[in-house]
Amino acid sequence: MRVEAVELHRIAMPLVRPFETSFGRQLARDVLLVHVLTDVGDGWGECVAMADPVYSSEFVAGCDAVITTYLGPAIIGREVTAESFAGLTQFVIGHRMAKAAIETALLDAQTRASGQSFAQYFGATREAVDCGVSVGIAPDLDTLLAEVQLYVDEGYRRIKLKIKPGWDLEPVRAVRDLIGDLPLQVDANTAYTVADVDHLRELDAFGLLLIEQPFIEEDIASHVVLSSAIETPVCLDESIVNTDVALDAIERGATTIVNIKAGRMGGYLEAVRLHDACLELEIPVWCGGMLETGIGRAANVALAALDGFTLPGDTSGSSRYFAEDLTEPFVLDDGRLVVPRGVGSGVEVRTDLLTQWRSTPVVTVR
Ligand code: OSB
Ligand code: MG
Repeated sequence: MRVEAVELHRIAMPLVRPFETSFGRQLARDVLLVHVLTDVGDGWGECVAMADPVYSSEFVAGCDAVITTYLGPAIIGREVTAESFAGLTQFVIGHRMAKAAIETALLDAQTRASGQSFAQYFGATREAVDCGVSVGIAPDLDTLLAEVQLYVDEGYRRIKLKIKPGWDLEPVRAVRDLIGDLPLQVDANTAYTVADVDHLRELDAFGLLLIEQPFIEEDIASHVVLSSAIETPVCLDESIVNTDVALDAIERGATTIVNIKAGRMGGYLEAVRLHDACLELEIPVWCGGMLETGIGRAANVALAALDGFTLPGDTSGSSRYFAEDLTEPFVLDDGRLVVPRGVGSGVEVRTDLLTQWRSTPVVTVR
């Protein structure tokens, strides 16, 4: 297909409740959307970068700049496919979230034109996926337990607690007591150092599914140390920037379960590649989330429907994040979300809300 224009839409969406992690407190989602216009039709992709470079080095204004200056111009007026996009833009080092947003928009345009759904394109086998929910750091234990109870009542099949030094053993113990044997896992978002290994070993008492990313992105070695010191499986998130890094981390014993996030890895094509490699190695994977709107969520749910996604994902219902979603809402049914089957991502962008929530004028690269 020939790319005629790349539009960038930036909107502000208030979260239904603050989401606090070791890297800060989010009150709203600053969302960057990529809309590609091509000779076969249009497509949408959601950029998962946060407003600030606190989860990874990427951030919304940086993604906006790299798309406007480099990635957009590299594809305008050219014959491009979702499959050829990575090669055409490999001269830009990194910036995977920005690249993923464009690649997803291209894939949306291309699969809509060919009459395929994302689920079919990825090779998904399931019609619905098991859902977990990621619970932020709370001001106190009572607030935390009330939020967790809400999610248990809604039917979520797994709870994930954000932890950091000073907010770990106590909240985990309290939530374990509350939820009985419902699957539970924790995510540290790099808040610890290898000096905390003895402390983290105390988490073994709570029968957790896994501990996600205790140490910084670049530090595979400390995850190897932790992994051999505790019973709880160690699962990398931030560190997994592509399939090669993941396979290396698996081989070194740093991660025995993998969190797959397409945005973090440069796109869904690379995410499917990692899934396929993990399936072959019998390494369980699950689908991470980045507080996506319905646009990004649709693609995540399709990805999570692949065979190797054997653990519940951070694929929560729209209402866990937003009072109103940018697409038709994703609604939990018995702890699961139905995989969209329509062409492309299978969801439609509500342009009335896009206009209403716009935070900066549309930027068009052509
Ligand atoms: O580390 O998984 C993470 C949200 C933003 C950035 C990083 C992470 C998260 C979450 C929320 O845990 C997952 C979700 O519900 O989308
Ligand atoms: Mg994480």
